[in-house]
Amino acid sequence: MITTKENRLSPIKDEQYKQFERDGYLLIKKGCSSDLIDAFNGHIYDIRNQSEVPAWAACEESKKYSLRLFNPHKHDSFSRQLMKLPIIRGVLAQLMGKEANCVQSMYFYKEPGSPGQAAHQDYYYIKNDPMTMIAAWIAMEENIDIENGCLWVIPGTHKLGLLPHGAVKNLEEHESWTEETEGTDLSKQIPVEMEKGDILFFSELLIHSSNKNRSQNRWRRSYVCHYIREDSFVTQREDLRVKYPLY
Ligand SMILES: O=C(O)CCC(=O)C(=O)O
Repeated sequence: MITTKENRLSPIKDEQYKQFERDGYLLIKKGCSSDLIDAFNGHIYDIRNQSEVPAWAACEESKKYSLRLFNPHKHDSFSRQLMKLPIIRGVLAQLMGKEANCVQSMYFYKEPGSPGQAAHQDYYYIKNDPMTMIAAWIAMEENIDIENGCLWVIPGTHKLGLLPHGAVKNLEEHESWTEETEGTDLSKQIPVEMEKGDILFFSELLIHSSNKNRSQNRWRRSYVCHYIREDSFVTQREDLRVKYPLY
């Protein structure tokens, strides 16, 4: 097992560190192998495709493979292993300056026709002190593009501080139970199209969103984990207090 700082990967170069500082996000191409992704997609599918679904993953029959599964890492060891990928651990340690711990995971099925998430900053939902949170968004699909509901970001908005969030405006496009940043110029959003295995790291203050999956038959699966620095704590969300080290 890799436990020491000396043995940890340091995958990013100075230029990439600066890019993250400037834009609030960094895309690592092919950070995860296709085989591993296929195995994980199959595993997640199997969790609900059995006669007795574990209580933590239980849902209505019609929603078994729909939209998203919250926090599989809390209950499932394969989900924890993927959350700890050495490249993720290494990139986060370089960006944070210390080891990262995971506090949340989400597996998105995002089947055709399902809504996206309105523009927001993750810190609005997960307050942490000191503020150190970074998300790693792994593309679990060969093509993640505008049609099937890729992520959109507004570069540099992580420097704006926490913005007010209010009711979601476009319910045709976005999930209704979430909230949306107010007064944001959404014309500045750019799509982040990704290939299977690409990993997008982004700051908790970066404004990002996704649109409805408008494809006929292409899912937009992704595995998204949120991490804080090892000396940081989630302050308000009782459900996300437990910190999972990456070694
Ligand atoms: O993947 C998506 O559609 C939304 C993900 C997101 O907004 C997040 O992880 O904070």
